[in-house]
Amino acid sequence: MKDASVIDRPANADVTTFRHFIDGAMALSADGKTFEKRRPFDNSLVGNVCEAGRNEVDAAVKAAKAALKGPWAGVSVEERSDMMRAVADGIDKRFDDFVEAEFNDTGQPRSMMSHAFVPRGAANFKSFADVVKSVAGEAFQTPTPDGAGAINYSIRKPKGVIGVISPWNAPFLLMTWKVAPALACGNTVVVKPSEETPGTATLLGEVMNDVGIPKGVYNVVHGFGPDSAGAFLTEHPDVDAITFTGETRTGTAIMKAAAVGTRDVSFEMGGKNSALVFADADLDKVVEGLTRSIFLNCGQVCLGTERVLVERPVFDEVVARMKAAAESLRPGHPEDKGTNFGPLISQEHRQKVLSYYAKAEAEGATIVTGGGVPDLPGELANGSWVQPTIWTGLADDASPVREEIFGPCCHIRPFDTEEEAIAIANNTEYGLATSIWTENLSRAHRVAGQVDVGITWVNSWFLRDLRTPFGGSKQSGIGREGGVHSLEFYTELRNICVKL
Ligand code: NAD
Ligand code: 6OD
Repeated sequence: MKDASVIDRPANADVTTFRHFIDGAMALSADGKTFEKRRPFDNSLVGNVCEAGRNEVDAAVKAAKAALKGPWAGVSVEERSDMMRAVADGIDKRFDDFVEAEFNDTGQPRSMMSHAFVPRGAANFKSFADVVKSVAGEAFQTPTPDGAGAINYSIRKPKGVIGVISPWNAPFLLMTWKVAPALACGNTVVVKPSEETPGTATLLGEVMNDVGIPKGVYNVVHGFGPDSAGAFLTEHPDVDAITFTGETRTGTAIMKAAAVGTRDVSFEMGGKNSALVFADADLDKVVEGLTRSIFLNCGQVCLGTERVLVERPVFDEVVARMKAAAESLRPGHPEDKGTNFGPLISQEHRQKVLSYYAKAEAEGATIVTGGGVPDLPGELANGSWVQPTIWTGLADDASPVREEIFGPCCHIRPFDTEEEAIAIANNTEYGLATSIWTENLSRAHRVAGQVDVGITWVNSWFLRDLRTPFGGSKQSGIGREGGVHSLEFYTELRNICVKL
C-alpha cells in the first residue's frame, strides 16, 4: 500500500497506522488506542490499527445517518448505478494497492489475490450496479364495491444506516459483497472489518472519495468484536439493519444486540460442508475440485469442504489421490511464483486448528497425511503455518467431524448407498454448501434436492454467478443475498394503494 493518507507514516516511526474512515476523512481514535497487525506468513509487523471506542463508532453512525439526508438522498437509481461502476473502476485503477493491502492482511499467495479475490471486489460493485437498474416493481388491480377499483403498487426505499460486520478470510470480497448492494440500494454504511484485516476497507475509503461518493455514505471503524467496535456498532440505536459474515456464535451475539429496536439482520455464517463423491464420477475432476475446496485459502473458506463422503468402490483410490494432491501443495513465501499454499490468518487461529489436529489423533483418526506444522526456512518459520491434513476412520460424532475447523483439513469417509450419503451429509447443525460428484444427471438432481444446504454445486465448487441466491440454512445463516435477493434485505418494500 503506497498512499500516505491511508497509512500514516510518521517521520520518526517505522510502522504504519491504519485509521478509521469517518465522514469522508481518515481519523485516529481520540484516546490513541491501537493494536498490532502482523503478517500471517512470517509474523512481521504491518502496522498499528486504531481501535474505535464508542466515540468513533458514534461519529461514524452520525455521519452515515446525516448522509441519508444529504446529497446522497437526491441521487437517482441510474446515477447510483453509475457511481457503483465508478467505484469498480476506481478499484481497478488502484488494483496493485488493493492486492498489496489484501496480501498484508491475509498472507495468501499473491497470485490468488490478483486473480480471484481482489477482482471480485470490483465485480461486486459492477454486479449490483446492474441489479438495481433492472428491478421491476409489482402492481395489482384491486376490485372495490363501487366498481371503480384500486391500484396497488410497491416501491423500494433504502433501509437507512447499515452496519456491516465482516470477517478476515476473504476480507475484500466479503466486505464489498455487502457494501456494494447496500450503497447501490441507496443506504449508507458503517463497516467494521475484522481486526485481522484492516487494509482494504480503509483503502476503499480513498476510492470512495476519488470517485465522488458523498461524505458519510461509506464509513469504516476498526476494532474487535465484544466490548469493542463490533459490539458498539451493532448495539447503536441509529443502525437500522446489520449484515454480518462470520462465526455462528458471533451471529448469536449480534442477534441479541439487534433484538433491541427489532433491527433486521442478514447472516452468512459457519459451515461443515460435505462433498459427495459417487463411484461413477470423473475422478480427475473430483481430485482437482476437492483439492481446491479443501485447501484453497489454507482451508479458510466458508464454503470449503471438511467432510468428504466417497462411495466405497472408489474410496481407496480417492484417498490415495487426495493424499498425493495434498502432498504436492507448496507452502512458501507468498510472493514466490511457485507458492500455492498460504498460512492461516493468525497464531491464535493456528492454535485452534492444531487443537483439532490433536483431537483427531486422540479420537482415533488414521492420519493419511499432514497433522502438524511444515518445516519452513528463515522468517517463514514464525508464520502461522499448518500442514494440509487428511484423516480417515473417525466416528460420525468425533469433534473434527462435527465442528467447523476452518483450516486445510478434511475427514474422508466411505458410504454404500445414496440414502446413506444424504443422511450423513445432513447429519450436521450447519447447512451452507455441498458439492456432488457424479456423471449420472438424474442422481445429481435427486441428491441435490435432498441435501439441506443453501448452495449446491454439481461437479464443481465455488463456481459463482453473482445473480444467484447465496446463503445458508440451519445454523449457517439467515436470509439470502445476491442479485435481486439482496434487495430483500437492503431495501424496504412499501405498498401504495390508489383508489380509482
Ligand atoms: P468472527 O465471527 O470471529 O468475526 C467476524 C466479525 O465479527 C469480525 O469483524 C469480528 O470482529 C466481529 N465480531 C466478533 N464478535 C462480535 C460481537 N460480539 N459483536 C459484533 N461484532 C463481533 O468470524 P471470523 O473468525 O472473522 O471468520 C471466520 C468465520 O466466518 C467462519 O465461521 C466462517 O465459516 C464464517 N464465514 C461465513 C461465510 C458465509 O458466507 N457463510 C463467509 C465467510 C466466513
Ligand atoms: O462468493 C461470495 O459471494 C461469497 N460470499 C463467498 C464466501 C466465501 C466464504 O469464505
